Amino acid sequence: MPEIEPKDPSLKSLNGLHLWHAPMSSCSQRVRITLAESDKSFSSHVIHLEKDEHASPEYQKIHPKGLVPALVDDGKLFIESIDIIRHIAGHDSPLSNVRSQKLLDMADEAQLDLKLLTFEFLFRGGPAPSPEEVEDFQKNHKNEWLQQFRVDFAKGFDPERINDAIARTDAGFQYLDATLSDGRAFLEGDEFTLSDIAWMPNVHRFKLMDWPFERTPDLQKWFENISKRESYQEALLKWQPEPAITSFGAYTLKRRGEGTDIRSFPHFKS
Ligand SMILES: N[C@@H](CCC(=O)N[C@@H](CS)C(=O)NCC(=O)O)C(=O)O
Repeated sequence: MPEIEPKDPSLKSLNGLHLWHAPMSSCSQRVRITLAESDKSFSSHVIHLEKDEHASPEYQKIHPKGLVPALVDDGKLFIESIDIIRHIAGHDSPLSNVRSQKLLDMADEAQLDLKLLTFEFLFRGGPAPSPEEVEDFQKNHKNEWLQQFRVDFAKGFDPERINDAIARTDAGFQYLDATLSDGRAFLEGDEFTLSDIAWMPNVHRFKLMDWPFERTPDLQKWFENISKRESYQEALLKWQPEPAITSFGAYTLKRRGEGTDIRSFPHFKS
């Protein structure tokens, strides 16, 4: 569903590219990277997820599920990061030279596991929301799935749910590693495409969690190469608040010390 009808009619009168995004959201990162790689400028509307700005009535009029990112291009509204990056790249750009939709679909499907594991292995180290913040979110955010996710997170995720997410994530990374094992530089072959862009934020995110990328050496090499690109620096690294990265690092070390880190889960023991 690439383009949707905006609930907020004022979006239709916007000119140029407008992006509603969050600094560290992986779905926003892939959109910003595509914009940087396409050399397109955009009006930036930052939504601070940690302040629950996506629960405001105004934002939920822009994105019907209250998620980031959302893009308006000359009055046309797009949600879903994979649809957005396809739209930005258009048909004529070499970025669009993807052989099939498979790697893009896989990146899309990987999102829920990435989210669960991010909350467990990075966000759990941060301060818990106050009872008022919890109540406000449940009252204001209309996305029932997201409401339930917050409840599950506060209660503590079932270890089996975490392990299943780890297993699916590992299967995805193994697939990418096998794809790259013929020596190609990029996921689709010799050219850098949207498939690379779609997966860059995921590998970046799991590195923050100290994911065992030594299991997938070709993927590791791909990432080392790809992370030298200016778009990675400009559209991803520069948007990361340093204090968050420092506290993620400290929390990851703490979990490792306690033997409860991502590597300690049964999936990696079998
Ligand atoms: N399939 C959607 C997923 C969008 C999504 O889940 N966005 C996340 C950030 S990457 C979000 O808005 N999360 C809000 C929250 O967790 O409260 C896409 O690719 O755009």
